Amino acid sequence: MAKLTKEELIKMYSQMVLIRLFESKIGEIYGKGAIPGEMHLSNGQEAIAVGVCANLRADDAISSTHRAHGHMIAKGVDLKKMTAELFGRKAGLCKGKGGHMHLFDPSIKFGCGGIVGAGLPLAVGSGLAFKRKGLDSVSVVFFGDGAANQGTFHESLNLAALWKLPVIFVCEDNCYGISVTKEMSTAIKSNADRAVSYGIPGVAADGNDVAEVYQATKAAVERARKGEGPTLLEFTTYRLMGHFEGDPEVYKPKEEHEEALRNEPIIRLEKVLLEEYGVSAEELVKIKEARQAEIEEAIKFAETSPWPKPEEALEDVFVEGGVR
Ligand SMILES: Cc1ncc(C[n+]2csc(CCOP(=O)(O)OP(=O)(O)O)c2C)c(N)n1
Repeated sequence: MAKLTKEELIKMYSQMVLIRLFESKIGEIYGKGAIPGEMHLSNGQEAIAVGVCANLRADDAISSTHRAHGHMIAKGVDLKKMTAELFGRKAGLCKGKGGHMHLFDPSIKFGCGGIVGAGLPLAVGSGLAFKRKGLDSVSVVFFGDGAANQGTFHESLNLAALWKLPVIFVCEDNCYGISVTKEMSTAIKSNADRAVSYGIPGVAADGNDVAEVYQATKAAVERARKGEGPTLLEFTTYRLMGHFEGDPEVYKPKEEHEEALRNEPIIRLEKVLLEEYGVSAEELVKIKEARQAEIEEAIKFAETSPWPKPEEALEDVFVEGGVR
């Protein structure tokens, strides 16, 4: 398989850093009570979002979960509008009515939601639409190892396989569904093995290695664009944060968490860039500083944006005149 170029890897690093720094900052602000609702962060899972989305075009669709910030950033969202949505402000993607778990942006063909497993059939719907319109766009769905035990997972894989739809099923195995380990909830070791039940390829790869994620997804996307049908990808990773912000995480063994910190994707990629691609430490610092400045700007935009008015609460709930 072709090795990624230095430019490609630096671009991926920069996006992973943006996601990590953004979520860390959001976690900090959330802790002070400035962001309403719940908060689920994806620290540690950045390589999956970035490695998958590096294969996508603007016309490809994404259906995501309650832990969606990374996916949305990697798909190219306007960070200011996304941040304003998290803060519940009128300038947000959904005029402040969706919040962190309900981020929608038709301009980048992205949607997510808090119902575990609900994104899978939606992605099949997008895939069906692309196929019927004769387009070579693909539909990607991110879901957790917990969601892989929902009925929607099996129903979606079955239909997508039967109709040879251009859907890439991306299971992010971060070892836990809230406090329940994968071993406690899942009868088999790798969800990728479930693909055989539907006669489609199932690929398990290291979700903390952005190049591996990229290459596995590349093959799946190529197959989907050629009309050869769906692929199930399972990327193993680790959720470095709690399930939600405020989670005491009493269920995580200390040694397991420490090991995960040593194996986390950004540190691993830094090592590759420094040792194998001749990138300097100063260059990496500059990338981090530039990304941090973008984040500060987005947060300032959100904090200074007006709140929606109470009388606007019922606006945009129904589409007037039917669905177009
Ligand atoms: C249908 C449904 N059941 C239960 C919940 C409560 N819930 C929210 S997140 C979650 C765990 C999801 O685990 P996983 O799919 O592995 O994703 P992760 O949180 O690890 O990213 C559960 C059970 C829900 N939101 N929706």
